[in-house]
Order: sequence, then structure tokens, then C-alpha cells
Amino acid sequence: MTAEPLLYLISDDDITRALRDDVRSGLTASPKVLPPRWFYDARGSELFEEITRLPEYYPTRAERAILTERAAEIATVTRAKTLVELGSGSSDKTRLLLDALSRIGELGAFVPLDVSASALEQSTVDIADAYQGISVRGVVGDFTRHLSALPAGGKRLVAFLGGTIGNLVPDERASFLHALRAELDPGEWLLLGTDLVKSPHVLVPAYDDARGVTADFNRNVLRVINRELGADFDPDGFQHVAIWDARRGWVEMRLRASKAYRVTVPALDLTVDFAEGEELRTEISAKFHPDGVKAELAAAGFTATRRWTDSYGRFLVTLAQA
Ligand code: AVJ
Repeated sequence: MTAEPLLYLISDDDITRALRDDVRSGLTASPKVLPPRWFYDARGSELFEEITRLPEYYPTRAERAILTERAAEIATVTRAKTLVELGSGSSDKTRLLLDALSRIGELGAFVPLDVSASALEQSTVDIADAYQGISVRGVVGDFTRHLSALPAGGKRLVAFLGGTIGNLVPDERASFLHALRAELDPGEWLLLGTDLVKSPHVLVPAYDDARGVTADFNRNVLRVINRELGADFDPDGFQHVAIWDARRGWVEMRLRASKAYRVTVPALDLTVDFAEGEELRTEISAKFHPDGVKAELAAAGFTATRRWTDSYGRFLVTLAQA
């Protein structure tokens, strides 16, 4: 089957408006902050794919190992008719689920949701080519805001993989999980990937690799703001920082101004001053304990039916039922 046209829950205008709002509020806040979703233009998405192949960045490989081992079990337990994927990106690991669900013979639809229309254009065409019997309906939207508009129908399995839920602070996670639970019918499924707490000697290099790919990915947000809002950030003037915050249980990425800068953002009529050494927070990536995940799911009304880690205990995949 050919992929259906993308369903836009947010227009390009909405996206531009959201970027402006985030940049204005984030760069005038103290400390300065930007949300991670703006990393992912075409170049940022490619850099992220490159990160997933780095020796230091274990989460993708660990999650793929779990899904390779457990996809058949996930398919027999859920017997899902529709696979929804939140923050789908390239939908690479998703093929393991699509293969297993196809074998059961009841899968009718794949619905990837992502903020990046360009990533969806590519992945929906590829998946529709490879899986002839199923309808593929890409949805351009934000998983923190557009769950209520997800196509219903058939028993759904919602996959939220890669540890992306770790981009949310605890309050945001709770409201996201509640909203998702409210959207699902009892008996429908959530497959959640979460990275686990481990030694900072493993965690920090995963976000600060020797080749500097993550540093380049981090600086990409400045290039996006330059291009979209006419700003004059010097990306090379900002140093990549990755720290493990043990108290909060998350890795934090920052960009540190190597000297004092005055940055102008013409589209916002905004001038922003950076002191030498001042840091801008660009991402948090929360790490979990297995029982913490279970408790957060339970608080939102999900029952964790099965959970699996990879053989090194680095990453957790939980199958939960609404
Ligand atoms: C896509 C959010 C899961 O937090 O590990 C990778 C993004 N940032 N390296 C993560 C990321 C830096 C990634 N997620």
C-alpha cells in the first residue's frame, strides 16, 4: 500500500509560533533554557541517527536487543490491530514490532506521530513499501499536546521508545501519562522504553562522545534558531556540556558561552546577553529505576504487565495495559 498523506495536527505556522514562544521565554529566563524538540531539523535528525551508532551511546542498541528478543511476545500478548508510535523519528526499531505483529495477522494500521514532517515523509513511504498489507498514516503533531487527535480504531498498541519520555520533567511525565491513559480504552497497550540509572562513567560519555557528534547535535539548536528566526548565534562560540545530576536523576546538556556575547533575534525583536561561561540548558534526559517506572505508570492508571531489560541491565522496556 502507498502511504496515506500526512495528517497535520499542527501546521508549519503553529510550529513557527511554538519556536518563537519557546525561544522568547527560554532565552529571557534565568537560567536560560530551550526545549529539546528544536534539535530535530533535517540535519539534527541525521546527527541523532549518527549518535545512535556511536560506541558510547548504548540506549539504542540496548533497546533494540530487548525488542529483538521480545517482539514476538509483545505481539502475542497484545494482538494489536493498530500500532501507534510517538516521537517516531526514523521508525527503525519499530520494524521489529511491525514484523512480529504482521505475523499474528491482525495488524491493519501503523500511525507514527512526530513533530518532524520531513522525518515522517521518509519513514511512512519506506514502511508502506515494506509492509504491503497495512495502512500507514503519519501524523504531524506534538505528543505532549495532540494525543486526543490520534486515530482510534482497533485495539491499539502505543509505542513510546528510545527513552524519549526522559525529556520530560516528573510533572510533565505525570500529565503526559494521564493524558495518554485517558485517550486509551481499557485493555489497550503502552510499550514504554526508559533508560536506567547507572554509573556516571557510562552515562556521561553517552552524552559527550569522543568524536563530538553529540556536541554538534547540541549546537544544532543554535543553527535552527539562526535560520528560522534570523538570529546571529556563533555555534562554535558555545561549548558542549553534559552533566549527570544524581539528585534529580537526569543527564543535562548545556551550551556554555566561551566569551560574553550579545545575540540578536530579529524575528522576535529580541537582544540576549550571555556572560562569559553562562550556560543555556538544552535537554534533560531522565534515567529511571525499574520500580519507579512501574509506580509512575500505576499512578496514571496503567498496569505494568511485563518488563524486560537487556543483558547488561542498561535499559528497560515495559509493556503496560490501560
Ligand atoms: C531521543 C531523547 C531519547 O535523551 O538520549 C541523545 C536524545 N540527546 N544524545 C536521549 C539525545 C543527546 C535522546 N532521546
